[in-house]
Amino acid sequence: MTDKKTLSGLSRRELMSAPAKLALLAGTGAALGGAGALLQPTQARAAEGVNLAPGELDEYYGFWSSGQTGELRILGIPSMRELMRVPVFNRCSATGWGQTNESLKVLTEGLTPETKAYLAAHGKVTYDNGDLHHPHMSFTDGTYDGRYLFMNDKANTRVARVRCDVMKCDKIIEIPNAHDIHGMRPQKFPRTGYVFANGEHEAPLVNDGKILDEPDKYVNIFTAIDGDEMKVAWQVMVSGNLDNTDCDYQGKYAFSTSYNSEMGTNLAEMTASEMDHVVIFNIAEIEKGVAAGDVQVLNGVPVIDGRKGVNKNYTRYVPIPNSPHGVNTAPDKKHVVINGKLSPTVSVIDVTKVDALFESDADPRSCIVAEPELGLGPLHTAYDGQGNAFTTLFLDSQVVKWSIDKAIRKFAGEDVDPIISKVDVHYQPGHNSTSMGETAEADGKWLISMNKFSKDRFLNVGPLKPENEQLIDISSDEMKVVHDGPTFAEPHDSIIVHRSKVNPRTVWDRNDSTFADAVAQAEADGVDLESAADVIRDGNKVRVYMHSAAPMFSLEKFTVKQGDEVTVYVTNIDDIDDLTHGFCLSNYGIAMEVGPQATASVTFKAERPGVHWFYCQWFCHALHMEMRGRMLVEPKAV
Ligand code: K7E
Ligand code: CUA
Repeated sequence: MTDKKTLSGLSRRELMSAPAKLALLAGTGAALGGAGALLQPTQARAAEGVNLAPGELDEYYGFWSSGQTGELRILGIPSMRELMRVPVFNRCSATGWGQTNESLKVLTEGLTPETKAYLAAHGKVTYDNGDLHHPHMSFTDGTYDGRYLFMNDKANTRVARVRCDVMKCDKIIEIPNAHDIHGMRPQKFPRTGYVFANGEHEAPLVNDGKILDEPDKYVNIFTAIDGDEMKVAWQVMVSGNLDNTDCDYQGKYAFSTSYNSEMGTNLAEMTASEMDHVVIFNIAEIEKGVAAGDVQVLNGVPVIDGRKGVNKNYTRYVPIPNSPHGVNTAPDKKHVVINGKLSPTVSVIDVTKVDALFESDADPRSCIVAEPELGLGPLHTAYDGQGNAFTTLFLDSQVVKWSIDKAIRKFAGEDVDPIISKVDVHYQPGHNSTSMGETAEADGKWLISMNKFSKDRFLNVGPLKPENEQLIDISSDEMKVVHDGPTFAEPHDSIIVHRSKVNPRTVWDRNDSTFADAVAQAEADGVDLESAADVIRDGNKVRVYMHSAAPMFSLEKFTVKQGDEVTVYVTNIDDIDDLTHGFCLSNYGIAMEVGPQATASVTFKAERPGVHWFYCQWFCHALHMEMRGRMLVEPKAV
């Protein structure tokens, strides 16, 4: 075992030293933070291999995007077992996401009036699709704090938040003025704080059709969202499009790549120049400008002009070769790597040299301290916390391990080779991520290479094939691929979070805000949700309240009239770990999950007369099949 730094900053050897061992024996391991857990036999074995015995728990949570599937996935690392799917921008047949009143509130309340009107014209209240690229956890003081996960929707210009205490999405907002949110990162310091979000595609700032085929009048928009309120704080108009983004560990700057500084609209135009750029945003100066009113307010959002050459306090444009893609800040809190994509190089920015760009008219490239040539198609970079970087090479189908320090020395003229080793991956990697690698607590154990193609790696399942995510052991200089993980469309990105950072509940709190509306309605109706077996008629609205306790609903039948608008509230009063019930109403297209101690509700029109069974669709008991009841719908008088 190499002498690696653990999460507490102590090396494994230091932890094994007498005082540390004594502390653990005395039961004070918790005082060492997450590192205490690292010494348990389960963990020690996990570090040796990926094959956990049945019942063994993983050391890390993996939070995975799912691209055009639109959900968040949770994996166990290193086993690569899929643990959960969290519906976000998609619809979910199992949980009722997109059907329940609680989920519809999340899916609709953050949409702009224009979008609501567009959807209404199609008989919809929200989008059915999404394209979730980048999941990232909230930070406090440079590391994950286990509060939230944030993620973007490239397809419909939204940003969502998932609460880590229940692993459910609680907020989705549409970003006005911007087009197609792509790169997205939470502020690392002092805390999140802001969530930075790139609009990828440029368009007229007021996109009402008055300007159409005049690309020189298009702009692009960088957005800072208040991650606590989930409201747009401010936006910056920029030149060129925006691809990926990251920020520093000082809370001063954010960095966004632009693969189309040309502002071209076709492939030839977009790839014409040798140099594109990274835009550096000066957060304090932008905040000052916003406070001073140097903005136009559009759709309720202050928009500041940070286009090239307009106001040098707000932004700086650093030339980078050629169509750069990923931006990744190193755990050394000093270096930011810009991945060249069409250029075989990555460019290393030293954040301590960025101040000078804003203070004087220094050459914008003076903040670049290395530009090593790594191979073909560098897209994203991850870190081990020991000065090494791991960059995916899309065209070479490889991951390259290289030394940041040697790259800097080489750039300064020394004759050193920054490349340490390369490993083949299968095939065409996009993002990669390392254990805790995007935090100051990078621990250098595992690397995931997220490969766009699997080709021949698995049994053929037809023309549409899974993608392939490979787990790589990076505990020594020679990287070892130890696991292939086939996966459905399309996990772009992932983060690997030590399990000590995340501590979800096992049952819901009855005071949870998720079902506050249901609680308020029940109160108004004089109903106690936990003992409810009530049908309240309110004109042609009917509210049906029942509770569930395995293996029974509190109502074995209820009667409504054809045409009534019916809302069914189900409260699961079971208070037991893993005892979820469901409510499925046959031939009404309705199904929802009701977790232990949760209330869920769904509203529909009772347009089908007759007898309709409802049943529990979440296996809960030996008598689960018997957990059912009838809705009797009296036909309209003819
Ligand atoms: Cu490289 Cu959308 Cu993060 Cu995919 S982006 S690879
Ligand atoms: Cu309750 Cu199945």
